[in-house]
Amino acid sequence: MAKTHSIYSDLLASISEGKRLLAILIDPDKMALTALAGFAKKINASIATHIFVGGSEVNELATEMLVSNLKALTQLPIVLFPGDVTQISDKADALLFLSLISGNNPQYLIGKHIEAASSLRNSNLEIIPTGYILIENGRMTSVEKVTQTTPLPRQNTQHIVDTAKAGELLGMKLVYLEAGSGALHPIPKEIIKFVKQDVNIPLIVGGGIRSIDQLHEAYRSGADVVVIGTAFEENEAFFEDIKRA
Ligand code: 1GP
Repeated sequence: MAKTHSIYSDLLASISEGKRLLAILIDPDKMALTALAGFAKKINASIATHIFVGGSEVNELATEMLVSNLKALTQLPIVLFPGDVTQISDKADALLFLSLISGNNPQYLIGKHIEAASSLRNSNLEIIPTGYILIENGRMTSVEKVTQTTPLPRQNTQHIVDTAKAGELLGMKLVYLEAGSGALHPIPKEIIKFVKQDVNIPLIVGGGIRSIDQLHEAYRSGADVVVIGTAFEENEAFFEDIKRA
């Protein structure tokens, strides 16, 4: 019997209460299982509200292993943010069913989704259709390499807003503005602001956020959920910093 799904409705409720949400991204390829307990402890003591799990290139079964270990270490919702079909694990709570709507590669618009359909058909995962929009950040990131798509130029704000709107009109439940992991420049505040003004679904922003100022600027501009991975991977003391923020 399917479990009661609530991550998306909890997200909407938190946003309507004006809460600012923070997802910590764990890349199963970069996180050693031996280090996971210590890392999870820091996440649990931080202001994080969600854990995202995923990466552009992850070995098969690494996600499954990581998620099943993580499940025992935290009460936070574990949301898959997969770079590929092999990163889908029933042990997580939810799946961002990403369609890369900024690019013209049919594999990442619908192809991978068809591949995933047979395993999702009987899955307990809460599936959240997400319009994933890659925006140019000053250097090439793995998403660009792996998907072989061109990110949207930062200067063309209206095109980015229209892309997000098209995602909403297609029925997507979330918009994710992505600068790419380790981005040189996070998503500019004007882009976040204009997208937020135009779409009526929750807005996730991630890529290249490494400081409290950048985190706050993303929230002030209209991000409902901010995703941070690299800054925590490289410097766990950042967990302490955001507590004081
Ligand atoms: C990448 O948006 C996420 O998909 C997070 O990026 O690793 O740069 O924080 P960072």
